[in-house]
Amino acid sequence: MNQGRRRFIHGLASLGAGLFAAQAAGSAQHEQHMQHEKKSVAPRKPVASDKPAVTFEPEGILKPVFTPDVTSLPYKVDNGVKVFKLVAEPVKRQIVPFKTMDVWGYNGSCPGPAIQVNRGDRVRVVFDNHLPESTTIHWHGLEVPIEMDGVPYISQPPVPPGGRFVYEFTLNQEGTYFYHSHGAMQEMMGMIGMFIIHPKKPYVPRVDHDFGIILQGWAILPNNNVPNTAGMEFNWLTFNGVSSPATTPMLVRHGSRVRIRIVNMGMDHHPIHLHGQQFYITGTEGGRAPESTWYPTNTVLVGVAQARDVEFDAIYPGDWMLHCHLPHHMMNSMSDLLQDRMIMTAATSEERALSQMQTMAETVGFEHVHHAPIAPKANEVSGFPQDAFMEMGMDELVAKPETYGLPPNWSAGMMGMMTLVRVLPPEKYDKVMAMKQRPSEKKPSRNHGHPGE
Ligand SMILES: [Cu+2]
Repeated sequence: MNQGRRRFIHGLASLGAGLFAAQAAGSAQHEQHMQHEKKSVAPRKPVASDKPAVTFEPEGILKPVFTPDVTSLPYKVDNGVKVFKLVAEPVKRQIVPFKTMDVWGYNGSCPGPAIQVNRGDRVRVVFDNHLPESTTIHWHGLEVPIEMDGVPYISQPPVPPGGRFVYEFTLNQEGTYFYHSHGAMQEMMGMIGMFIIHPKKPYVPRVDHDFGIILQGWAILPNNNVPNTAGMEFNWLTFNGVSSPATTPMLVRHGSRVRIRIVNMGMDHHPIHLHGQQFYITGTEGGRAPESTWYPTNTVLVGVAQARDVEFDAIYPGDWMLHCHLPHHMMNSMSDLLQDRMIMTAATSEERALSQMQTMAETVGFEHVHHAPIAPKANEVSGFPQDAFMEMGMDELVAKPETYGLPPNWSAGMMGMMTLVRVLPPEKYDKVMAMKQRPSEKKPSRNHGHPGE
């Protein structure tokens, strides 16, 4: 439900009070029977992840999964065991240029960094809790000993603030899995990350590109940054912790084979739709699906706690949308732009509404706001406006190498759970990949034209 968006149009923007300030006061440390040493309680200062860290390329993996806007977790090898350090902590996450969330995550990232390993690996995760309350990590779908299952009291004592727990297990599976806190509210605060187990030999047909996306929904009132984890009215929907148009497009070389792994860790199910081609569902949260079960489709319903791998041959060049098809998940809550002001009722005076929108856009540094043409007497038509005035072009604000060469005002209609799969001719693909290596070219300047010009 995107009430914020509707309020924006109908002039009902209200200053709702944050129900859950989530300022857990005084983390009373009860005596815990921990297996491992306690450290002093860490400061609770959020870690800024407004600028996602440089993506870590996992070593020793045949074809690492690229997770846009989220990095992968490095490891060290100790006596044949891959050792990861995972820290639960508060995180500041900018989801679009005009909205930053105070959420919880791992290693300064929300969602947490992807863990990528190979089948057969022995893995040790040294887990530190820098949250103001106890937590554990559950390894979703992994066949691990009960002591490693990460369910408080059932399989282990809760890890207190400042505490440490060492998880260790051998992986005899392969596929798209994930880790998350086993507290329901902490899950809704963002405490999840991908756990990808690569096969020893690549699957046939081999893919050239492998991407991973985590789906999350957030209920955040205007003028608030902390999600209401008890709320059911999700007004912010993210791919890997960002909403469109801030999502980083996925670059694909024309003619290559692509896999996209999608994990849902929210309160809603999401029908994820790809434009312009058919794909096959080649895996679930239970691992690789036998080829006899594959069938062509272009929308995959990713239910809560599920993972779906889809594959396709990128034979059609173009900038193809990949998005959740629930209408309210294709929007951003623009009432945040209102701050403490009321908005005109657009239906009675679209010119005033538009000028207000431009004023708001200026406050967050949009270049300017275009709108698609409307009829001369639009107000005489019942129901007007619908999508008119909804467009919020901000190409310059979200420019990065991956957006190079997109048409002017491309960002105007991109909102919510949405990104682009850019199937690029080889020359253009190579050019953009080279730009990614050269930070000086990160913000290509170009003329900002008007639609229809
Ligand atoms: Cu959705």
